Amino acid sequence: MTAVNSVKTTCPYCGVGCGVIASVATDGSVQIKGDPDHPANFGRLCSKGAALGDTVSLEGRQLVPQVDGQSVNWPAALEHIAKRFSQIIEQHGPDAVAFYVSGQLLTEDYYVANKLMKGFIGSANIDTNSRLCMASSVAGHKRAFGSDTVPCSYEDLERAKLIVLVGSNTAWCHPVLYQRISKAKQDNPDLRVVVVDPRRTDTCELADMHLAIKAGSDTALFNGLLVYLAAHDESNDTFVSHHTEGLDAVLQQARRQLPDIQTVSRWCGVASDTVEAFYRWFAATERVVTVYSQGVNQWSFGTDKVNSIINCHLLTGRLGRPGMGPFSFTGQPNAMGGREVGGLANQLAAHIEIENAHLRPRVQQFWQAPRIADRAGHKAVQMFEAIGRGEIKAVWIMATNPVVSLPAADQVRAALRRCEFVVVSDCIANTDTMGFAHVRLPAQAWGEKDGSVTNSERRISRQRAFLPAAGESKPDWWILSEVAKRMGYAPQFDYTSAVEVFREHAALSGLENQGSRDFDISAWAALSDEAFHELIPTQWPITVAHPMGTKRMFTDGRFFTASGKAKFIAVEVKPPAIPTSAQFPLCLNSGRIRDQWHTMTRTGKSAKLSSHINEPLLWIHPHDAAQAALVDGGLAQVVSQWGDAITRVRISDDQRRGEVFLPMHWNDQFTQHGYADAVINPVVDPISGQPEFKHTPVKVQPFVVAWHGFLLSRRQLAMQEVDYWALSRGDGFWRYQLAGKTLPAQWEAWARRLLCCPDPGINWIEYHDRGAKRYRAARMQHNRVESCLFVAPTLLLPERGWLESLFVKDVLSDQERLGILTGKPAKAMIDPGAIVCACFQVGIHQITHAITQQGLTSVEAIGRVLRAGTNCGSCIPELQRCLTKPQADALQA
Ligand SMILES: Nc1nc2c(c(=O)[nH]1)N[C@H]1C(S)=C(S)[C@@H](COP(=O)(O)OP(=O)(O)OC[C@H]3O[C@@H](n4cnc5c(=O)[nH]c(N)nc54)[C@H](O)[C@@H]3O)O[C@H]1N2
Ligand SMILES: Nc1nc2c(c(=O)[nH]1)N[C@H]1C(S)=C(S)[C@@H](COP(=O)(O)OP(=O)(O)OC[C@H]3O[C@@H](n4cnc5c(=O)[nH]c(N)nc54)[C@H](O)[C@@H]3O)O[C@H]1N2
Ligand code: SF4
Ligand SMILES: [Mo]
Repeated sequence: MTAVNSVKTTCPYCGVGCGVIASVATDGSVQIKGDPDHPANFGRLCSKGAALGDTVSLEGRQLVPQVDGQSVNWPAALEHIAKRFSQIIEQHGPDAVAFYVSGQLLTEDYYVANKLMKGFIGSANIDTNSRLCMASSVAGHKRAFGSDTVPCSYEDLERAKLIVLVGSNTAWCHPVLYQRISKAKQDNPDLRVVVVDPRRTDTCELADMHLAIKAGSDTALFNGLLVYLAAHDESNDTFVSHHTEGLDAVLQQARRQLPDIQTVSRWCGVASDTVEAFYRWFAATERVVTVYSQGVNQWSFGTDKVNSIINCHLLTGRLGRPGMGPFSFTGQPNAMGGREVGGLANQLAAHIEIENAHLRPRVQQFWQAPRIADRAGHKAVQMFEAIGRGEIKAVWIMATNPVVSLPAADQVRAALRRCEFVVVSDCIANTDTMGFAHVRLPAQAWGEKDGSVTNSERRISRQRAFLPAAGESKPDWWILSEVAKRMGYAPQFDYTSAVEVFREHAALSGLENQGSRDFDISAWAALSDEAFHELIPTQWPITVAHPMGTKRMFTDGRFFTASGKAKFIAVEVKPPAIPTSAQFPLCLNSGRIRDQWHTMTRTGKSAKLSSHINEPLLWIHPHDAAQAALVDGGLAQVVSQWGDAITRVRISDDQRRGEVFLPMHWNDQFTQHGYADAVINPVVDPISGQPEFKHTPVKVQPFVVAWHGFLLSRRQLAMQEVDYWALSRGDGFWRYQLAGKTLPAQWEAWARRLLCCPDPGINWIEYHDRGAKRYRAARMQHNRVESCLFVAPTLLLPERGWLESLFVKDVLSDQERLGILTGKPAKAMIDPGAIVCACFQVGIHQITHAITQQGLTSVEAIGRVLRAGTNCGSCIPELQRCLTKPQADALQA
């Protein structure tokens, strides 16, 4: 197929911000390649980026605006929103309305949302899902540096001699940076990697040392490190005296709580020898980069964790130079952009604080705004609590799915149910949050919209359109501007393109700046439309003095505090806000899996990405599993004081005892009651407002069922008369994992209802062993399989790989037809088993078979024989595990 349109753009998933070249072929299919010229990835892509082409179809899209369930035209929808918002503001004041936005908006969208709320509505009730994500890093940076500045560049990963990955599952969540570190290690055998994570993750495949610390104990580890470094004379006295303040008090406090390594070892639950070895490496290596992500941020003392890390870099003067520094890996593609425009409830705009009485009126003037918010608004969790109390009466949710991703999500659902007016803008029609909307707005999706994003290393890249807009969908900045116009602010929201918004944003960043604020892209304030179109990825600040951007911050040891010096911050080691108890004895940790993105609205559309892990899994240590009478592959109910979830059990000694892990992704579209956030505690960090997603006291118990089963079907089906189901997409079919509490009295009637096949004349084959309580049925259509169902009283069900392969065939051979109900091909073949390599669909059985039969000893050898790992490389850590660990231990379901 010839490519007719080839465009350079940026991946819409994680904060690595990889450059992508997207080409649309004459048949409309989309090909995706890594952009070799983009400095974030130099051509690499991970499994999610590589599968972007699978996610751009129109299937499932919200295509028209809808008010109260009725499709309407844009003017009607916009008029309705403007009227309802204006009425509520008039009656109850500006704080009775709110926007809940997202790090997945483009900077231009975000800018307009923030301007409308803070300058025109006059409230700061705009907060973002970045509150759940980066807020503790933001707060930690501000406390230490006086500004929300990420000092490093990705290049520092290659130039470091020691990389400490703290609370970051880099292999799964920032896979291209994992690959860069992996390559750096090959090129530079002196480079050492330490992983600090309570779980043994795939990231540990790269680690020279894994500190499986007790959940939450990072502050003890890093305060202990501070004490050790000072005691071993590793402090950089010149740097400390010229460029920092507050060391003595901080050190004294750290010493009081952590006088020696034994105390650290007790807090962290790691042998003191190991702690000491880590401290020795850190002390001995000048070029250290300490990376941190959600294992640090998502705690009720996440901000303190961040500062305990930064303290160690300040003591040793290790920042602002190549190969060193504290480095927060951001989650979303535009988490940074949101911070730049001021999309958090406690910022104003362009890294200007809301409390800044001097600049506040200047921003108001710049915007020509009738008013301006002068105090912080509600942060995400509080915002939904205020909605629940009826204080906020109208909310507009954009590019986020809060009824799945906020803690105590059942309370969030109850709050939205009672909210007077809920507007949701999304590209997808049936998200869990859309179900609560009075007004549903179709947003343009990746590939259709145009604008800019900023990645973890402060690099601004362009997202460019290469597809026509789906249906009536519009860019978010346009939708917001049109509502603003109808609220009476036409002159100030008269934008006709993203670049106009961008220029204004760039100009605002330069407002009375002159180096007083870190965020400054004023060199781009007068960018022409063409120059914006051609923009090459550049790291801010971008000023007249530094038009090509800035690789590294704080190179001159000057910080953005009043004194110009960085601050040591005293950090007390604390237990979690709500400790485990006899009733809820386990600590629930939650996070991500390799091939799904958040609430699965996009990655769930890809069969490839749904093959690695296709059900919500509860990772649990064998000892805890035995205590709770859970079996591997069985079902469990996870219960906290806030709610419960049902999941599949994965017994694994990668978990610490007493700690379990649940992915955050599943929701009502993909499972029956498997969403983690129903269980998660809503406690937040008092400084940053970030929820404690990594610690909820829970108990686990078997979810007792009479039968297990699975169903493969070409059509999506309504699940009825089953007590557990999880849905995932296959190649040409849907896969349902099933279980039920009671055996059906009438098997055939039940199965026909489930498969939507009431007509007895339809081509139906079945097998029923009443004694063994096994039931199997298949519905055929013109000699191809339409659906098949397997039920058994135990977990012993046929392998699915061969059965799944029948769905790509239009005609089955007699032998295949015969094999269907046995679940096995007539000729012996290896069932692939659960998929490890998403790109080439290579399964765990094929890999272990090839390793044992052919004596393979390296990832490269596996690649030569099976191709696994030779495209995006996301599965390489898991292939490494297959080589070092027996199959039973491999990660697969
Ligand atoms: N595949 C995939 N990639 C993604 C995303 C996705 O949805 N899917 N989302 C993106 C987003 S928005 C984000 S924010 C990032 C998140 O990226 P990460 O932060 O790397 O991901 P998580 O899985 O949330 O958590 C990381 C690790 O923190 C560990 N952890 C938990 N508690 C503690 C603790 O007390 N101390 C330490 N040291 N570690 C702890 C967990 O065991 C987990 O392995 O990923 C981004 N990338
Ligand atoms: N238990 C637990 N919960 C967590 C976390 C955790 O570690 N554990 N992590 C938290 C973190 S770090 C994050 S970032 C959040 C993420 O949580 P969410 O933001 O709720 O997750 P997404 O699925 O990314 O939601 C984005 C929505 O925006 C839509 N969308 C995509 N592009 C556009 C667009 O251009 N315009 C519009 N209007 N809509 C668009 C998508 O279809 C989707 O519905 O989850 C948080 N929740
Ligand atoms: S690492 Fe993967 S998900 Fe993240 S930006 Fe790059 S290709 Fe996209
Ligand atoms: Mo995130």
